[in-house]
Amino acid sequence: MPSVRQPSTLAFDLFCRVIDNFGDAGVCWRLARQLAALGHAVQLWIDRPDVLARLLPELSLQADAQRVHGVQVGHWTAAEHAQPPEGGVVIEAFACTLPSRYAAAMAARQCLWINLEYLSAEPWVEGCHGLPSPQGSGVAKYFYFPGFTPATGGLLREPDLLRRRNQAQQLDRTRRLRALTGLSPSQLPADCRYLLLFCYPDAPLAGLQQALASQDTPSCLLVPGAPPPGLRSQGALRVQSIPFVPQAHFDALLWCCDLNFVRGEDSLVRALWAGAPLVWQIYRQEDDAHLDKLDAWLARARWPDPAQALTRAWNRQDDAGVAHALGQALRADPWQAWQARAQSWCETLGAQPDLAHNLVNFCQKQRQKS
Ligand code: TRH
Repeated sequence: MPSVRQPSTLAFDLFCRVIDNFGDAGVCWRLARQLAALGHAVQLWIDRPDVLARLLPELSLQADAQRVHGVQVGHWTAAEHAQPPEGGVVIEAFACTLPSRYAAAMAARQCLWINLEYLSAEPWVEGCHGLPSPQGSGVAKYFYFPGFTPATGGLLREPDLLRRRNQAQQLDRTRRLRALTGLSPSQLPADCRYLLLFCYPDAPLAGLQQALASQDTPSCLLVPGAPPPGLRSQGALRVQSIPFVPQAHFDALLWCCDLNFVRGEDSLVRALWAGAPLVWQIYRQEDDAHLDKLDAWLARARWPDPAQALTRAWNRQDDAGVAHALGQALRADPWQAWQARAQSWCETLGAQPDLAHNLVNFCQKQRQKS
């Protein structure tokens, strides 16, 4: 990633607790790496380096502290005895609660405290992004909301990402897939529709299988890791298990596919940058609160009707709904409309400043005020 030095550099300490799956580590690592690429000093404190190592195989699980791609990585427990950076920025990702001794030392060292929130497309996010959260200790703390509009903190995007995507897509797709997955040519047919399946265990896979098996066009469904039980090749559908790729290769995998099924937070954003149709499985919350968030996102996505119906059915574990809506969405007209909208939304979002630049500007402004 090219390093573009900003006018004044900052020291960031970024705290990450892994709740489950890969998203917490995935988002924090991406942000840490991008801040470092902008020329800032970055320390990532993480409680589950083993999860990060799945995404970043070059991370050593033997070393207590190490530098990877310009980021200093340390175990969360070591932060309990560390000093916050003098005049630096401390990022608490997803309300992970800082170690108490470390938090107590922040006021004397005049740190800026950023509460990095989860991504949401809900309109209220615009009103809350950047608001202060007064602390008894006197430390300046602010809410930072990623989002899809210029009034939010933006989305993570490397400066050269879309250019790299366009360049990669000039090359033959099956050759790219072979290089990424290590599969043989016979496992990667040339004349078929490629789909990526990255979903939660409760996804309505029977509906997906039914729709793809009965299509005229053959489909190859790439499944990182072991395919979920019950999902199998049938009719026009070939289910192809592939290795879980390092995060640095994940975009290239998305760029090979005509339709990406993604989940959580980070893979959603990466699929948006692929500029191709995607189906998002949102992370489930109690009381179905996630369904409101999904509606807010669909209102911004403005997918054609069958793709909207497909996304809703996918998130409601509705096999019959998925089978019907996917069949409809893959028909020539809705499919072309979906492709065009995915591309134009990617261009609109890509014209907005990215999260790392926005965050740096936000922190520099707060620093100038104090
Ligand atoms: O794994 P996720 O479901 O992660 C999360 C967590 O559940 C978290 O608690 C929740 O808060 C958050 O979602 C919203 O999905 P996500 O966010 O897409 O993260 C997956 C990461 O895995 C992402 O960085 C891409 C990466 N990945 C690879 O690097 N290689 C692969 O082969 C695949 C399939 C994914």
